[in-house]
Amino acid sequence: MKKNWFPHGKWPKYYVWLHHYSIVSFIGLLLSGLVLYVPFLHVRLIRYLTLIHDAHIFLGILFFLSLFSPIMKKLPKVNRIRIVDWFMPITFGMAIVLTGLPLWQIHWFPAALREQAFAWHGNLSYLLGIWFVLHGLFKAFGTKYPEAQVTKKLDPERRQFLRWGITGIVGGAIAMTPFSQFFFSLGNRSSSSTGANAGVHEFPEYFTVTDSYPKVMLDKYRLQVDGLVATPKSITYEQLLSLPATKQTKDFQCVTGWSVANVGWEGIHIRELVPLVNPTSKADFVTFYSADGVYTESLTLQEAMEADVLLAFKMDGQALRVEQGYPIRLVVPSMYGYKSIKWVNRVEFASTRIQGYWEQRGYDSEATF
Ligand SMILES: Nc1nc2c(c(=O)[nH]1)N[C@H]1C(S)=C(S)[C@@H](COP(=O)(O)O)O[C@H]1N2
Ligand SMILES: [Mo]
Repeated sequence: MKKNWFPHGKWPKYYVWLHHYSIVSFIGLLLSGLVLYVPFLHVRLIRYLTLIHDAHIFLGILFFLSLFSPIMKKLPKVNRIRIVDWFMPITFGMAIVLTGLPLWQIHWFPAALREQAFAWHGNLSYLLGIWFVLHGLFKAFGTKYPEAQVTKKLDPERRQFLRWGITGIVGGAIAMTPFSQFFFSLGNRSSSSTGANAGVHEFPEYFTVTDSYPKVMLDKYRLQVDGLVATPKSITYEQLLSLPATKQTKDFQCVTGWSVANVGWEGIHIRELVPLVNPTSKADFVTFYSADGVYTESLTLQEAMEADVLLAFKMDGQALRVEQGYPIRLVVPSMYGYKSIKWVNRVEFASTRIQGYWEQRGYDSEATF
């Protein structure tokens, strides 16, 4: 017979309810979170992505409130509880909620903090997920926790719950500061500090919608500039680099939540192309094409002329890497990352807006955040 901590051999309703709720809500949060993050999943569910995003946040707020429930409730003194079973969901839960806040309210927080928040939101969720599975397995097989330090039972005290909650909040807050970056170099998410790529940002993902990264040969490369223009041009890489270049440091924000702070870009502004090809007065849009043969993007002429929109050939002082769009990628810092099309080989001045690759699949053409 399993030993029950309760004298009547029955869990009070409050525990049963809280336990069931926690299971359902945590599974819901984990699944919706995975759909939002994992490209394979969100590509397939893109039509429901807004709904899933809102559901994730709604469940997150409910979960946050539920974390207070053992603090609000005065538990009967006779109830003996296991430390881990309360500590894990409360402490990790608080830290996960806190690190989720900057991913939701992008404008309240600087990109450097959001970058850390994203990494920790994921890592802590995986950790809590692992505990969740172990906890379930222990329970399913009726195995008792080993009677070690961590499984010490204690009488529930509000003050103890409060301490765990605050530990989670403080831990989550510290994790998001540059301070923590100093101690943990979480899977190379931060800048590399040694070797040939010193000071070059690592992005969390290097997207491609084909099954590879196009390898463009510089001597064969041409940037086709055409459409509603008087003099279409085919520009070599060298010719492009002879145009006046612009340098800037900007944050990068992907629609799936990750961001990279202070990326250094060097590139050619679209306005430098104008005197070369002389667009007609009907050219209200600019369409961009990729050497991958599939990806496209579109900006209004006005957006394309913004001071920080560049055809970049360098990132953090080095030539672009193949995965990041070598030799030329567009950079649109004020819009979600999907506007920043890689391996650009054609710029077309146009009278209508085409739907870009992701926009045909459900993303907004107005990708401002
Ligand atoms: N050609 C091409 N450009 C692309 C993509 C792509 O899959 N193919 N992905 C876009 C998305 S969704 C983002 S967030 C950024 C990611 O840039 P990175 O691959 O340098 O991290 O590139 C954008 N440009
Ligand atoms: Mo993205």
